[in-house]
Amino acid sequence: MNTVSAFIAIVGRPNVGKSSIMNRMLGQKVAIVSDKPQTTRTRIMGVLTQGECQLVFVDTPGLHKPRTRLGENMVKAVGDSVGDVDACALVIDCSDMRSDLSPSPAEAELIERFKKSKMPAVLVINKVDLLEDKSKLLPIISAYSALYDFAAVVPVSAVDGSGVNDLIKELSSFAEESPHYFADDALTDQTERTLAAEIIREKLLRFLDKEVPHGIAVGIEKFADRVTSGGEDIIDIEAIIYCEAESHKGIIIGKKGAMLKKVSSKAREDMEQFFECKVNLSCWVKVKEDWRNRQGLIHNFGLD
Ligand SMILES: Nc1nc2c(ncn2[C@@H]2O[C@H](COP(=O)(O)OP(=O)(O)OP(=O)(O)O)[C@@H](O)[C@H]2O)c(=O)[nH]1
Ligand SMILES: [Mg+2]
Repeated sequence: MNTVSAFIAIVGRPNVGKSSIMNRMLGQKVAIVSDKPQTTRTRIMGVLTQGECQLVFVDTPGLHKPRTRLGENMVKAVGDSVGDVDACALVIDCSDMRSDLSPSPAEAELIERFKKSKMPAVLVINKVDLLEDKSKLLPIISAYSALYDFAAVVPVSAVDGSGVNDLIKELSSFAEESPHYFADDALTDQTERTLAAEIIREKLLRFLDKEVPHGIAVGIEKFADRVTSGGEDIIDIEAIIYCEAESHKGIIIGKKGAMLKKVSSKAREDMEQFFECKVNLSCWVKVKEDWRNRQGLIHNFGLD
């Protein structure tokens, strides 16, 4: 059998739904999602193998103006990804457009990059479920089509799944004859430890506000499988939640530990679903002042 494959970067400004779209295309959640911008911090690969065709999606951090060293690394990850792939999916949010339908600075920058490298690209108009009047898509399509010769324009909703099969079909057209880079049953390049840390971070992003969740990193100290005396598989996971200030630590732990308990219990539920076995999770909170500007710590957290 002749196999074909393509690497496709999913790019765009923060919070437009890049990770949600990748998860939808995979039919499995591998990248965390939240309603706060800058959820994704590193490039995360998601692998979709259908017959002879393997698509490797590269989910990227939202392109933004960095204010910390971590932010600079995130922006660099976007540039590196665009330089490394066969095609790009530029995701825009039709529920959050500028009134004159002009691109945001991040979108304009990405389109400039496409032009420079003649990058084949698809425009993905996400969140169409939020658009009551679908005819509002037409001016968006014409405004963005004037900016770049997109190979296709695909309106989708990562929430209800509409248009997602069309998007997979369009992206498959970029696949060229080559061996598959991942095993055909692979789903992501993330390790189980990273997935566990990300699940905890997702809950913190969901339950906490303002700067606190953005200043959090999660380290997994222990990840060990064992079989209980009753013959049940169980994973023991110990995690440390690092935050930037004592005051943040108090917020994360919450009154009588209520917040930490809620985060741990929701994270454990997700882990049990993902790892398909029982999970025993313990979380601690520690302060690492200004870690987002300290390259050594950023490196230790695997964020560079
Ligand atoms: N209504 C609606 N909401 C969506 C859709 N896709 C994503 N969202 C929501 O938009 C928010 C951002 O989604 P993410 O997938 O985390 O966005 P992202 O582009 O990966 O964000 P960053 O990683 O921060 O750059 C979340 O609250 C999602 O639930 C959609 O099609 N419709
Ligand atoms: Mg994301």
